[in-house]
Amino acid sequence: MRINSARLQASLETMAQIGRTPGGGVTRLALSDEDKAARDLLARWLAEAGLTVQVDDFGNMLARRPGSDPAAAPVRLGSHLDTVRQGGRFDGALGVLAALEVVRTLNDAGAVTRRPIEIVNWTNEEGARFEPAMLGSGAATGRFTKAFVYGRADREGRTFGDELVRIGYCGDPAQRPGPAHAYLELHIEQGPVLEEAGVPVGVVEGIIGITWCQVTVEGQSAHAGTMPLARRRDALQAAAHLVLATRELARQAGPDARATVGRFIVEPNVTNVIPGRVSFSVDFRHPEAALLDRLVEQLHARAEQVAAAEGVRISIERFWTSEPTPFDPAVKETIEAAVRELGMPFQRLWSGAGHDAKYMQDCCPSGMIFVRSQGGLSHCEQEASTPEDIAAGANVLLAATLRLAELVSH
Ligand code: HGY
Ligand code: MN
Ligand code: MN
Repeated sequence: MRINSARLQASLETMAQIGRTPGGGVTRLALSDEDKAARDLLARWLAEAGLTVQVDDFGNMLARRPGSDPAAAPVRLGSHLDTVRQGGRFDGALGVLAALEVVRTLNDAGAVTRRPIEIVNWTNEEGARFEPAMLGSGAATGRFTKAFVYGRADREGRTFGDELVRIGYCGDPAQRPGPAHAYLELHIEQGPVLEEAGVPVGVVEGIIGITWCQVTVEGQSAHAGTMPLARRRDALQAAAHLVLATRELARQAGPDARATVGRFIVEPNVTNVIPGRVSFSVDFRHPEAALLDRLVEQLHARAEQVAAAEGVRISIERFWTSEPTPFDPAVKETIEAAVRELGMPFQRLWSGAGHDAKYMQDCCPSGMIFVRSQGGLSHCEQEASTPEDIAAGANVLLAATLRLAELVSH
């Protein structure tokens, strides 16, 4: 049994039209009109595949293909349909649509599995509009409270809860994803490792640690022409020192450390006004939790020095941490057995990107399959993977799913 590559490519192409950007990428922010359109399209495809779709109170969409043993815990497949701004067409969508392709392939073959198979689309995996990331899967697995999630606001002050209602995907708490036998997520690697190794697919060891901080620098707005340099309390100059420090600290922590300042807001953001207030994000990542903590401690220490030198106040709020998470060894073995069964070269690797599979691993044996990314690029309009590599990954997902769900007949 093999997936239908042309059908999968057609579904990816159709989905990529929703939120399409002029540069060939996708902007489909969580709970936006584009996200609604993508959800509606997925719901139609799931129904056409004979699945019953349910939506929980965080907008997570779940569809089930029955197994021969209704009492058996399901094998859950999925990912997310939301994207970052000017992102790519594969991040998230590949995992959801490859899961759909697995079900379509089983339907074509009249295959019966003992365990039910579920497809999930998690809400707000990216955290691009509503921070932090992975609110849907985190809430469904008890990591975030409903009040916290519903109160998260975007840059225009619109809340998660209001937007969920507005797009018509505020479902039922009773329909939150329940226990699962195992969870599998197919995803693009989003980095350069598989391409450098010359292999199409990867078996993912786990996800490295991630922590997000919000830094606020309070200085004093003043006139650009009349205020002498020596008397300024320039929030932007102070912030610039700290931004450079994030990269310096990560370099000192070694080659596995990552630091990114991706969001930066200057107030009042006017040419002839000395900035009085600056706020920016810091995304630190490391395979070891202790080193992640140390990066944050060092940032605090550097902030104290900069504040004293520049005469500003600096606050740092560490508001989200996703601990380093190894995936289940047995699930990884199952994925690797599927890859070997298909005779594919592969590599095991850790994920520098966060995924909903992290929160699923907290409550059931989980694993991920990576597909090679061209140029190691992702979270940009140039994100690309070849149809051949995508088909390879989807066939591994199919083979691993059949092993976990136990093929009864076809
Ligand atoms: O931030 C991440 O690693 C993921 O793409 N949300
Ligand atoms: Mn993703
Ligand atoms: Mn992403």
